[in-house]
Amino acid sequence: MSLDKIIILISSVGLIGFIYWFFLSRRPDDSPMVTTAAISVSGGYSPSVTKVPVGQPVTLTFTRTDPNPCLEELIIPDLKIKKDLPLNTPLALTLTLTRPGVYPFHCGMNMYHGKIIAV
Ligand SMILES: [Cu+2]
Repeated sequence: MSLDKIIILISSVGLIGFIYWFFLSRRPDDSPMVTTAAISVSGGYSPSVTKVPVGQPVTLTFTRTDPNPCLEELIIPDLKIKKDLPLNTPLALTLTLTRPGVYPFHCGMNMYHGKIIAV
């Protein structure tokens, strides 16, 4: 095997290793369980994952500071929630999730995503 092939082989193995590490080392489920969360809406949702207990009222407060009209609408399809997020005006949503699971939410154009994990 020539030297350049060995270099390509080593760098491919390294790249694959890096890809595995990059994706598998991210554990969004490690987030702490909360009953209130402040989610800032600016170029996405931060935090993008909120873990909440099942069967307890939880309050998520969304505050949009990004003038991008794309983020104006907040949609949680599984809960049939569709809300407007006026700029710089916190919107508090109080929910009681009765079933464990992942409840994704997204902006009006389905470009930015977040999720609520009920456990
Ligand atoms: Cu959007």
